[in-house]
Amino acid sequence: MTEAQTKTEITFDDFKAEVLNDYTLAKISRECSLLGRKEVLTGKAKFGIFGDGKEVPQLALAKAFQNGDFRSGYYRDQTFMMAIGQLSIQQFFAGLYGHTDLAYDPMSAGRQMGGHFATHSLDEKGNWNNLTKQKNSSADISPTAGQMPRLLGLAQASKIYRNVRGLEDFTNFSIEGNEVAWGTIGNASTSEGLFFETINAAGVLQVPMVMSVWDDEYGISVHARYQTTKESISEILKGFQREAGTNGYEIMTVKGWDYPALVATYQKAAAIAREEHVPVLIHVLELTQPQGHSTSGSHERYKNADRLAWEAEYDCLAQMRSWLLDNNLATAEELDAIDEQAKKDVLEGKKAAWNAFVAPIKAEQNELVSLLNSVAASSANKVFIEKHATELASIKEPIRKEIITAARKVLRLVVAESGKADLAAWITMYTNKIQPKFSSHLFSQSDKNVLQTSAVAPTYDAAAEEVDARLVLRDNFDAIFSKYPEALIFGEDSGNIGDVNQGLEGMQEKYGELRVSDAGIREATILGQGIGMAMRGLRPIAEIQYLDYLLYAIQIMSDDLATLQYRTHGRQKAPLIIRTRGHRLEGVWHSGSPMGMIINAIRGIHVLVPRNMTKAAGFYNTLLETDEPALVIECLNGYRLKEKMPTNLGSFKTPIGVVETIKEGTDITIVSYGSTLRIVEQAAKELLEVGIDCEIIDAQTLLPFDVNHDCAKSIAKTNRLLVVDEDVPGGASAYLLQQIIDEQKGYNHLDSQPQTLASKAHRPAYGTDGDYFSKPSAEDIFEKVYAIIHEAKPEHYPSLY
Ligand SMILES: Cc1ncc(C[n+]2csc(CCOP(=O)(O)OP(=O)(O)O)c2C)c(N)n1
Ligand SMILES: [Mg+2]
Repeated sequence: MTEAQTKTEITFDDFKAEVLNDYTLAKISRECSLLGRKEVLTGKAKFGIFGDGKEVPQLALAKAFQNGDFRSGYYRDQTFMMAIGQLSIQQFFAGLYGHTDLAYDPMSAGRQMGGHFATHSLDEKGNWNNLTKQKNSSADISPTAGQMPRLLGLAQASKIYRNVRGLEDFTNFSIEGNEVAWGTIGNASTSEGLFFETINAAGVLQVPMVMSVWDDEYGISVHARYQTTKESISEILKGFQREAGTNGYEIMTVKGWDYPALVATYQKAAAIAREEHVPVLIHVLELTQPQGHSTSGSHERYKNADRLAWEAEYDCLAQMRSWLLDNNLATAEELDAIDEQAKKDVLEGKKAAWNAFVAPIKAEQNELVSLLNSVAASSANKVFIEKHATELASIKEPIRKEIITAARKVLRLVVAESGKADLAAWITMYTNKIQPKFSSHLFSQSDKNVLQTSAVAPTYDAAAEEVDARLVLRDNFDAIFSKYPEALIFGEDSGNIGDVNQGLEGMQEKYGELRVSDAGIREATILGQGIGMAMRGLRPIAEIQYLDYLLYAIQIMSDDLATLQYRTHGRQKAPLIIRTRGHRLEGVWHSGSPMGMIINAIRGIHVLVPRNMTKAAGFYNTLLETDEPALVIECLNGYRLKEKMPTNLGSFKTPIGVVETIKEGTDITIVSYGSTLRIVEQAAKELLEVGIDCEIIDAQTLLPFDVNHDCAKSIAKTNRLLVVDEDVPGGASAYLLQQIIDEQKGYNHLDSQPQTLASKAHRPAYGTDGDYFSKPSAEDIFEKVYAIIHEAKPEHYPSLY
């Protein structure tokens, strides 16, 4: 500061203008927090969580943040978002109210509670914007530390763009890898495993990541002494400090109310990360929470008088004000005027947001009230309908639930009258208009979504010989890596040895360590790495070594990846491919097939269950032409089985959402997938020997499942259904049954009770006997089918037992 003050008059004026601008911004942000809390307490908004007490460090962060950079942070960062020009006062309140129009709430179109920030990486058609020309914020999620895994990938993308050749055309995403990924997290959330896992991985990978910890000593009511050893995250991370000749971090501490020190710290951190690709941790100390954690409680319950007095004194805005006065950068009158103006501006912005929020809903209310009155006029239930109309009309600030509820209640009163048609049509029209505001964009709505793809069959030389199936995968990956410079794969043992089953044998030698990489044993951040890189235009394939260990990553898949399109109303995407291998092999943790758990946790991600490696390779080829995330589960026991080597490697495509009938039959439809299919095929052969002809359908993809309803068509022919898999009873087999019976209306064609056959409820035991007595066997399938046919034709098929 002394330095700046000794420069020329003009420079001093510029400097003064900049700091006053910062102060103004911080003050506006604070007023938003104060008024936001009131809006919740008076019932206009449901819940509020604000950035008060954390304003000043965010100004410093914003100064160091450049176009192309990415933030991955949490709910305290409103000041930062305002400082980079991505959040106006009106938008702040639109988010608080839950305005369902993206034009008003660009963060999530009302889908997320306020305080969850995002910028638009995609245009309305789902095409990439030029991310190097804008300041980017990956969309926040609520689970504490859930922002960490993705941060790793956002940072790593810069490293890839800087060092991998062939990406010169990817100018929408990077300029020579100069972009920094900025993380923010609360002090208490550093207790989460995801935080430590990410910190370690970024130290190993040496990526341009600057991690800020906003430390206010609390996590809601729980003090740092219960959160962090030595009560200091920078203390305990000291071993990560880089030294001469080692990798590691630069670790910095700074007081959160010390504006000039913060500005200097952030400039220094940015330079290190940007130029050297070395991660930096900034522990921002002595922050406060003037209004407590959120609108759900008051901090007077858990902070003592001393702490509250200290917080009042060290409130970063109060300190910034003193600093401005002490350094003659402003007079008290000037600052008072700024304070006054900020109050006014925020009040006005809030009013504008509220009016914009209620105006369309009021119009809908008026429309329905007049319709109800006209329906009442000709109804025998006139009095009751008018009561509904009057009640609805009397609501000053209606919500849509109140409108549609009134309409649906009145519909029952006119069910047998002529007025019904108009009202029913209105309800349908209204639902069609409003429902997408809450339900659109679970999947991509662009022209690159998975349903736009079509099958391309593998082709073969006449003399094609059968080879170990893993070679089909390997040679197909080779074709993928040479076709797509932006494709890369990483996971435990994926690099040097070419994965545990050699499906990537020799690929690292050919494509380099950055594109075919070994990763630490850290499934959640392997996943996050993939999410972050996919958000920056790369096509990562994150490999999870065994399906049984996907559980470590499923939280981040469920909370982050699966919700990304939905929670941004289609303005961010991460077309990540997750490769893993599973189903039956040996033992409790190497033969799991928890497909029900998976498909229920990750709606928003496609789930593909190829029965062999050619099908799997075809899925990778298909997915690379789409813009959606998917999980591909290869059959763990299939790598050494024989398959023919296709000639059109890299271009044959397995369709998504389409089942395949692998054996035609007349007596019963058996639907299955993955490794179980081979056992179903065996059982079907044995059943044929006793005259029972099974039709076998390979589901191929569980999400989406059978969009053409081919299963129901098959049942129309066979009139019987058995679903077989090796999940627990009531797992994915129950889902398939629901899809076929309920969704596809298969019950219309059934002559026998539809049934499922799954594993035992316990984990599969070790060894061949363990497998036999845990998972469905050919004998189990034979007997299940036989019993169904016995019930129908007991005279031909006497009971076995
Ligand atoms: C996984 C998970 N557990 C619990 C919560 C509930 N929760 C929300 S914020 C919070 C405290 C976070 O404290 P800190 O990280 O210090 O951030 P601060 O709010 O103090 O800025 C908790 C427990 C959550 N959102 N996610
Ligand atoms: Mg805290």
